[in-house]
Amino acid sequence: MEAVESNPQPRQELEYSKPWQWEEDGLTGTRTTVWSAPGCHEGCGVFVYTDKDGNYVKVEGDPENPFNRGRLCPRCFCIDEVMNHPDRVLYPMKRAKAERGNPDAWERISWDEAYDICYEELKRVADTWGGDTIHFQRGTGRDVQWQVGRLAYAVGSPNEYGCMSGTSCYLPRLSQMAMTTGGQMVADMSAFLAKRYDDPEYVVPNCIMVWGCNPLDSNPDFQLGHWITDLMQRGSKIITVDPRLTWIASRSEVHLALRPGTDGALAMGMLNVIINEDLYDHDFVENWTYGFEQLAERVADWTPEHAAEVCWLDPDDIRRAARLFAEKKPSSVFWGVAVDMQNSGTGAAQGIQAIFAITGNIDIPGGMIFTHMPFGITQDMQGGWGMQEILPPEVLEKRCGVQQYPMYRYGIAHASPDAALEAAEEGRCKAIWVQSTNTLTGMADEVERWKKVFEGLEFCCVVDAFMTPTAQAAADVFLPIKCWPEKQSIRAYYYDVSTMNPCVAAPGEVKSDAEICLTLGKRFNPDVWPWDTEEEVLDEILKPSGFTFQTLKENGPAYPEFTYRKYEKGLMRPDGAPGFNTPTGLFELCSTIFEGSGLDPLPNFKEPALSPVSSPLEYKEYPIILMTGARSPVFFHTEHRMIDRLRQFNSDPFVQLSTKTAAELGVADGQWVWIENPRGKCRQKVQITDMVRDGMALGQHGWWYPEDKDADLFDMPEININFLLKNAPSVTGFGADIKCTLCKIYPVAEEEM
Ligand SMILES: Nc1nc2c(c(=O)[nH]1)N[C@H]1C(S)=C(S)[C@@H](COP(=O)(O)OP(=O)(O)OC[C@H]3O[C@@H](n4cnc5c(=O)[nH]c(N)nc54)[C@H](O)[C@@H]3O)O[C@H]1N2
Ligand SMILES: Nc1nc2c(c(=O)[nH]1)N[C@H]1C(S)=C(S)[C@@H](COP(=O)(O)OP(=O)(O)OC[C@H]3O[C@@H](n4cnc5c(=O)[nH]c(N)nc54)[C@H](O)[C@@H]3O)O[C@H]1N2
Ligand SMILES: [Mo]
Repeated sequence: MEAVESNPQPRQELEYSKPWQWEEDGLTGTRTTVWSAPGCHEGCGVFVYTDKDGNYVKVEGDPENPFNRGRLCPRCFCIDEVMNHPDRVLYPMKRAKAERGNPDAWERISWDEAYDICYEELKRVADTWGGDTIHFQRGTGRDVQWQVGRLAYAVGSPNEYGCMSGTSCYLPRLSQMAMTTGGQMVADMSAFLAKRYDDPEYVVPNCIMVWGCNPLDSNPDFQLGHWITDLMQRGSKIITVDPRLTWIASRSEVHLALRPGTDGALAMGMLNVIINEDLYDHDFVENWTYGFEQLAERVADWTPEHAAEVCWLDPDDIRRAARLFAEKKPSSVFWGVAVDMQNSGTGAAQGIQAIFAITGNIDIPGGMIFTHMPFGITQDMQGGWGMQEILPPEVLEKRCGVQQYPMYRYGIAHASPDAALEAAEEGRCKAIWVQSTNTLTGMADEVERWKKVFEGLEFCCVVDAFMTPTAQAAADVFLPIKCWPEKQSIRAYYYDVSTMNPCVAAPGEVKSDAEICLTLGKRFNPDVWPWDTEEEVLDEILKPSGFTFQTLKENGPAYPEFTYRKYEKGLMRPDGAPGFNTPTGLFELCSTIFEGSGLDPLPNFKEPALSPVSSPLEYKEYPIILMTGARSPVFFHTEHRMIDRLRQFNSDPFVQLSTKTAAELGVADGQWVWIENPRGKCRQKVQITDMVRDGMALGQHGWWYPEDKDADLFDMPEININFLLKNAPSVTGFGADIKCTLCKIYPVAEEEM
């Protein structure tokens, strides 16, 4: 293909053999990118084939796309069942406030009326109570992040967030990295290089430590799990830190099946070995880090024996893992959400980061890479586009949580969901805009508290493709959206930027999230949304790359030139000096920002609030350690339950128990059981598997039965594991005990079935 002349930015050479659209065997093929709806974090390259009437025929992975290289997951192959599902909402709807919860009270309306109601209700609330009393809730990593944020700012609200306690998805790790290093790092799986493993600059890692992550099922945060197997085939050895024997754990050199919620202790145990056995990189530590002595002092007591006792591990396994990781460069950490989902999520993340830092694996090929948005694009999936410029300082100060949790001020545009819940309960939330989240089913930890908040609202609008328990419980207006093959958008993250190209005719009157936010945002504040069309907004976002939507569509996914060892080259700091963008200019092993905020500056560990150690009395009554919410390859959180081709693989919520524990409890495989603790209960079906250790359990999250239309909120209140959780973030405001609590398990009685 011809190079696009309008693009002045240096980028990697990349040729695609097909144009963005072509004819083949009587079908039209379109090269496009997968994002949402329905949910996904990725951005896989695909070919969508349509017939002459614009009907969907099939999808295939694009073998030339460097990111997924032709591979796709089962959810992508079922996109037709999502788009054509009889339950999909195709028209805007409204309902009288008194009819909330009544599934039969919805009435179809026009988009004009829908926009009028939303505008008038939100305007009234903003004028009466203040813009900050309108909360904007959005889901994880969907194609709405910048849209919802910017809509919130146009309405005058700084309160945009995902609803889970401690923002326990990636943000504990991201905020910690931002404060101690001035950036964020991911494992180098070669994805920055368009030629991937074949690029001569790339080095295959000696060791990849998979920590609190089940990547083959979850492909988290723009990293694909099968990259690990690609690298295993090229020689990488694996360490897995996971209480369960996952597929990847079973293929690992060392499997550290730690007690849930003790990751901070394990990290310090490994640091102790690396420092005491002199396995660290003296050059990097001496020249580029700050606070090594304090770190060494902090971990001095964390001998492998001490860590093993806390984590229920063998001290020799901790030694073996530390040595394997440190003995040879490069090594990397492929970490997951379990690190975040504990009270000491920030402290654990800091400890794990210190492991890959002091072993000298920073920004080297095959190590841990400092990422940035491609071509300097700033309107990314993390949202926050323009918040500081749009909202006046006094409104910014009304962002829930910034007073209690200073870490929320640094590089994060979201409000604290825990502070938001408190504010709501004190009457300081009058309306909630829900776009791309199913709050009550998936994100909310204390479901009852949030449900009460929703029920007391003056106004609630839900923007989704399907009727959800959250919309059923609380929405006054429902706005239906386009799925990814039906809309135009852009996808930018870490490695590349690409377009999503509409190729399937959208049914009914569904609209894209961008169009909805643009239309409404413009009505509230045309200075914030000065563009007239969706494409103009996309062009604006792409501006720093030199592409327009059209030229990028024709070009295909574009990779900026990539540089390793950016800190040596003065590419990390605004002043262009070598080093890191931190107060000391160094990679901070001991954080000056934490210290200045009155927080522990070093890696640390705190027992989960309910654990055999911190609450021995409760442990007697609730003798099983409960993890909640491992990813199912066929669902994205609360989604896809209505897709039969996927549901057949996971028809009911299950709780995993070992053979021995199930026998001790007298429960059989497939039997309905109650899972209960002092916070609440739910029921799920037993799945007996020796993936889990004796005395532990894992219950699935995000469950409802979309087919049970007459049941109370689609049975969600019966089967949602989050009834056993609590809104209780750590002192930093990040991280909460979502994967580490206690419970008891007993059969559901015959008469309760
Ligand atoms: N117990 C427990 N709970 C957990 C977790 C756990 O591990 N354990 N994991 C937590 C984590 S990490 C996360 S990130 C959250 C996820 O929680 P959420 O991000 O809230 O995900 P869902 O619950 O699937 O809700 C997404 C909703 O948005 C709709 N949707 C999907 N794509 C789009 C789109 O592009 N536009 C619009 N308008 N709507 C869209 C879907 O139909 C669905 O109804 O769940 C959390 N909940
Ligand atoms: N198919 C699919 N893919 C998804 C999602 C989805 O819902 N479906 N959700 C997306 C989202 S938003 C996210 S955040 C990512 C998350 O993706 P992952 O990080 O892989 O998250 P999980 O599968 O919840 O948990 C990973 C592992 O943590 C282990 N674990 C539980 N407790 C602990 C603990 O205390 N310590 C340690 N070290 N491990 C523990 C569990 O046994 C599990 O195997 O996946 C994303 N990808
Ligand atoms: Mo997440």
